[in-house]
Amino acid sequence: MKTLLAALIAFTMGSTVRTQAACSVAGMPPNYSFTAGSCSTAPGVTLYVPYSSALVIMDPFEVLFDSKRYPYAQRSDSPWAAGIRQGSIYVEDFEDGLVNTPGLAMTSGFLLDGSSVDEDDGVLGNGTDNDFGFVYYAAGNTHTIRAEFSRDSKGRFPTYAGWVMDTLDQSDATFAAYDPSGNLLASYNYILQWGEFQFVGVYAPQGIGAIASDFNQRLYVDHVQYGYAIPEPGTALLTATAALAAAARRRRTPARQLP
Ligand SMILES: [Ca+2]
Ligand SMILES: [Ca+2]
Ligand SMILES: [Ca+2]
Repeated sequence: MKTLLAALIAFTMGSTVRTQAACSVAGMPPNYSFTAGSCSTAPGVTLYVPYSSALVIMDPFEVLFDSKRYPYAQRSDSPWAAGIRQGSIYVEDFEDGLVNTPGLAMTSGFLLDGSSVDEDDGVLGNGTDNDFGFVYYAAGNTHTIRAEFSRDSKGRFPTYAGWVMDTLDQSDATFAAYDPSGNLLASYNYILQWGEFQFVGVYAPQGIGAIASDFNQRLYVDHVQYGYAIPEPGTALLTATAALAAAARRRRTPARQLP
């Protein structure tokens, strides 16, 4: 039965399976392993994408795709939030009107005092139209926003790099990452919808020299995030498990009788 089901799934997914095979995607919750849009990654490189679809099997004769997208309203919505908290991932939110986090240069697009990530005005949930703050913006004949990274004091390029994107319209958007020599590490093409920021990023152990987005309408970029490490979720889980086990041991140990 399992074999029959697997064959049915393979038949239903068809060529899309081959697209996914060329693309390594992470950062999504369990059971969301399939990305909407098209993508490619170099060996060892992982994309973090804002859309994904899960394969939902209702019964052997009904197989559906459930699409979902991941809005970004604050730093804690980042798949790299643990790295941001511990300081190993930088965030440039442009709110001081400057591009001044270490090793970052914005080389295409321009600063705009406009519609920012929700948390940047200090009020969560007040809607896109009321979210004031600085973003990076491009439109008209300049349809690219690009960030370039330089080596840190230890000679390293970042291994994580990404940002959040929003548009005023619906836009064909491309996110791409390049190594320090300009070779393509990863690309992701999708339809960017108006109305909320979404995160797109890449992990590349060989180092990232630049990220860039092309699109055919107006584009906002905010919260440029890059760095060298995020804490392993497994480490935190193991620590918690060890603490629980120690607590259980303490409970099992009878209190020492006083003489
Ligand atoms: Ca901002
Ligand atoms: Ca700044
Ligand atoms: Ca807000």
